[in-house]
Amino acid sequence: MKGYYFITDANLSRAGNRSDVLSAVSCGVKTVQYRSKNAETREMYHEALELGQICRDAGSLFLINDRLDIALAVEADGVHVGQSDLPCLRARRLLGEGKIIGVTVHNMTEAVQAEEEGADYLGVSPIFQTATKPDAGKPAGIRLIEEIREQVSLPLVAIGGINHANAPEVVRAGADGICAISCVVAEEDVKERIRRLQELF
Ligand code: TZP
Ligand code: MG
Repeated sequence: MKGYYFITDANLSRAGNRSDVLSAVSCGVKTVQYRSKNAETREMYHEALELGQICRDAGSLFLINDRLDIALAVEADGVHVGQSDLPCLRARRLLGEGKIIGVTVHNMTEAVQAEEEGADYLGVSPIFQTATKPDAGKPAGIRLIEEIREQVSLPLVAIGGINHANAPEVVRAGADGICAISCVVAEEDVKERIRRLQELF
């Protein structure tokens, strides 16, 4: 989970998910999450198969947002669940010990609980205001990363409103990984945008 963590967003992407994932792995991104909020299940399954193969070929981890069924169906490396998705404990029973489970947390209580339930890493969210996920909740600021860092030993991936200007302070606060969607996939030169974020690590 160290470094820049890539998440797909077909609505914001200029070049499309396939091109974005190819760009990400060619820049050496080690974790790719397939996130699709409006595709039908069959479409998700086919897209996940294709993107998963790209990641496997590149030696990068491939995770699925929310959809444990899709993760199982395409034999992804794991799943990322939010507070309204399947509980981490249940996801673990279904996926098994060998798979990766990331959990989105918004505060210390959720962070401690996710660690107790066996999460492999935490998505700390949202750090700043974001239009990409309208229901992300109130921005927590970098202080939340520092606080969780003190009490939880899991890798922390910061997300929400992170861009090239504010990313350095997020890394300084102790984030192991950072995810930034709109300031990467909505831009013309995706690789250049990714490289500039990777340089922070
Ligand atoms: N989860 C919490 S905030 C967010 C997700 C998927 C969106 C982050 O997008 P951006 O464009 O980097 O703010
Ligand atoms: Mg979710």
